[in-house]
Amino acid sequence: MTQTGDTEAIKRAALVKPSERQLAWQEMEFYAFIHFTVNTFTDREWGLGDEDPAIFNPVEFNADQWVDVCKSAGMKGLILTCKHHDGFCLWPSRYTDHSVKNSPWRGGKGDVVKEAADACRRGGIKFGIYVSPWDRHERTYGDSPRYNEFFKNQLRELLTDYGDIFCVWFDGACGEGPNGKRQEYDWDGYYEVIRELQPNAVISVCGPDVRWCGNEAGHTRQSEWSVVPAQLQDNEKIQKKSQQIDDGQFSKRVDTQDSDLGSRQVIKNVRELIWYPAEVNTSIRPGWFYHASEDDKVRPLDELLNIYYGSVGGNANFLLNLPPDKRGLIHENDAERLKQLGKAISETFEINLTERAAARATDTLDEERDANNIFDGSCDTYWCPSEGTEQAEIEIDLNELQTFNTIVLMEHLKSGQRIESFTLECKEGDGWREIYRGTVVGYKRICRFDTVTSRYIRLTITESRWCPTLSSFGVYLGGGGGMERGRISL
Ligand code: FUL
Repeated sequence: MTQTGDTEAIKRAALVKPSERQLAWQEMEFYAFIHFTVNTFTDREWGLGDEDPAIFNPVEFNADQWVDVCKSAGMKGLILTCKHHDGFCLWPSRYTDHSVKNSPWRGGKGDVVKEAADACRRGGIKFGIYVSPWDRHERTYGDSPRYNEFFKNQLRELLTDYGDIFCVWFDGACGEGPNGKRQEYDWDGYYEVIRELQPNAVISVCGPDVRWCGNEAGHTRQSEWSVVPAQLQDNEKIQKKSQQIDDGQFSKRVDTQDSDLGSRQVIKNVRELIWYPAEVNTSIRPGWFYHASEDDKVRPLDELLNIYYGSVGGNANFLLNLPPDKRGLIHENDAERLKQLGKAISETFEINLTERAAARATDTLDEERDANNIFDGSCDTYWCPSEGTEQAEIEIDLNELQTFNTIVLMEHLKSGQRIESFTLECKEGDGWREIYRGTVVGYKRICRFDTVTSRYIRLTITESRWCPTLSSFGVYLGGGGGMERGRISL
């Protein structure tokens, strides 16, 4: 039972809502990271900034191939490393010579950012940018105000010349400049430029809109809350937790320190709560950049499916890195794996068995919030019980016996994140049998369990904040792959 003292805090948490840009971002679910720069040609992960631009020469470069590969996996966007820590710019920046304009590629007239942005638009997926504030080439780095001006100028170029940008991705890596001083980043100034030029773009990781999940291994928390303490937006904290040395180990570590960011226990004493949803970023290979030695280390399909179900199916978005090779193409091995991944996902969700289903809830706020809204395919309509009802049940009649092993739940995100725990049961004879037990739902919870055959399903929301909402309930029979079935998520 909630104690009265806590009730206010819980209600306050229930009423925290996402911004329009966060909502649009959440619906993207799965998209690519593309790490590509001089490192691709030097076989390094972190460039030193002294590379000769002449080494950048991807002779078979084809951004349409990147986009085709992304689409084959069901990805809805792509984020390109326009500038990594080496400072080499994939666009002909007016503010530095360390760029494609001094490389032999396309006779010094090339622009990778433009070709990638155009290919995304042609292919109907969104385009985002990664720009490293840490710049090991730029002489003004460490001379804080001067470098900040330089960096904002580069941001302006990227945010004006390449059409709509859905995301600006900042990491917190930060070193000393040539003058021996540590660069103080003007984060607020950077954010201002982004809000002015691309108001619909989310600013991720070292930014106010999207939270880094805390590791680069592909791990999602059991209960991934989008409503968390405001202090998590603190860039310094992210910087400290971000990679400080290129020790080859970082991407394998899972940060377990903050395993609980948003339970009642955590939020009840917190003064300010914010909407700060999680993104899971990891690479399809051990490294972020291409290394021929890793051609046989492309992650197996099962592992990728597990990460997909953990993240997209666990209230987080999935940013999967695909490193193009020296030709400028995504290697055949990676391309093949992504095709398999896309096939496994689309086959699972092809047929929703709720086409002729009907739902009955223990309580419904009003006609507009009818329980049958959960089948209409729209994120805007939803079911909810009367305010203050923290527990409720929905019984679903599939209209005939159906065989299934996957149920997808979605909350009405515009109302906030409310569900804290639930169970799913199916009817067997006269009784109910539990098939899944879960914690949070949020944008989406994909529940996977051993295949059952039944006509009736019961969702019991055992704990929620203020009152739960549900905008979608889908039932599927998926193929194998990914986490073992029958897993109870608590
Ligand atoms: C980290 C960087 O240091 C890595 O090279 C990579 O770009 C990763 C996504 O972020 O902070």
